[in-house]
Amino acid sequence: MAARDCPSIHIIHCDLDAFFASVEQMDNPSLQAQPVIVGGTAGSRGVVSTCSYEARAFGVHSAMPMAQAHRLCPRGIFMPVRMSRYQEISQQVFAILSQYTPLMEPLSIDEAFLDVSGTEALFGSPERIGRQIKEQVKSELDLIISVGISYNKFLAKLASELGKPDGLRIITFDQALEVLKPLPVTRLWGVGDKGKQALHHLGLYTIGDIQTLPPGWLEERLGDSGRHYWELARGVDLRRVEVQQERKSLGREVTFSEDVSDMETLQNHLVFFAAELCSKLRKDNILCSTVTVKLRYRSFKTITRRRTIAPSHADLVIGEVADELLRQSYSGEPPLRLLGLSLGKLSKADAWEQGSLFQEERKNYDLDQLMDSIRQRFGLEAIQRGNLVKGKDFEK
Ligand code: TTP
Ligand code: MG
Repeated sequence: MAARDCPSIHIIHCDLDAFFASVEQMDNPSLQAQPVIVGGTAGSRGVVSTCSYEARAFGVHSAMPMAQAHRLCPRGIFMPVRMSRYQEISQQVFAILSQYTPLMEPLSIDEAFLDVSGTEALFGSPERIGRQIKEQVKSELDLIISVGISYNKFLAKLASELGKPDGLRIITFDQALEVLKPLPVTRLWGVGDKGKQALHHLGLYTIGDIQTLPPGWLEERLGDSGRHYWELARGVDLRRVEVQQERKSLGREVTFSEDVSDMETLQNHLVFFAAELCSKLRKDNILCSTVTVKLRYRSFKTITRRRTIAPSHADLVIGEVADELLRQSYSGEPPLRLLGLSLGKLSKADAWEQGSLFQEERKNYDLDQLMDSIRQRFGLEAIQRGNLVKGKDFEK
């Protein structure tokens, strides 16, 4: 490929180093350079959320049981999670990042993608922007953010991971295959325990092993995931940086006190969430056009699945779409720590002529309204549609 055809490196991935622990160190300077371990205390979930790099030297890491962290690092400074504080700082970091481009996609509490293809004239090369971001986050918030730069999202994220701590790493088109080659297959975005096992079973341990396969070979064996892995292994990822346009959305989620993998329990939560959210929509005469289900695994990996639907605020419609999204994206493993449902692309229902509803929809609408009035008097759990509820627990 001629140099001018090489994809430009315009995607930046930013991820704070040891985020929760760094905030604790920032708020209390005596903790600087100490092995700080943040996580659930006895009686709560009892796992490490994260720890400072000083504690990582002892082998402590995220999702490790606290008791084990105590054994590995008896001199560690153990601190509880202060989520609202981290969220506050997260907002400040995103505010800094959004100064460099309108195309920003937050990915989790401490990481985001930026597409800076349109803002180079203003701020300079992506590398220069990356350096400025690091300096600004350090000077304004006293936090260290790692930056990865490449020509697509997968490689930008990989670059920031490989550069940690305090990284600024660039992966160009010419370097991509060589950088990827020696890495274990688990570095491919989306390869979890199950994917790893499937790939190992086929004798594929490094990304280089996948790079040499002929096109179609992995897809024939692993379906869509196989094609996806093969493309990533060759440095191909066409996903765009997606700015959240629907500012207006309505959501509900639960963090389970114990991880859940039972499908019926999960389905029931979605039914209740759908009922609660739709009830609110109907009260304000609002319809939604997207339904998003969010799953967070024990490892903290989070996935969302979204579907666009004809505008609706019917329990039955939203409940069924949510149920389908869950079943398509989850088969009971690994256990979930969080489940969420959100309804987006909200619009006023004024244009929605209730008189023109088909008979079936009209029946559903009347039934929903009847249920709303019962719930108003006796609470959300007083009544649900029998065909949706599976008769299991509901955790608030
Ligand atoms: P990460 O960015 O994965 O981890 P980190 O910022 O602590 O460390 P680094 O990026 O330098 O490797 O996650 C961001 C925060 O999310 C982390 O500070 C705490 C929280 N978290 C958990 O609570 N449990 C987890 O298992 C993980 C991975 C993260
Ligand atoms: Mg981080």
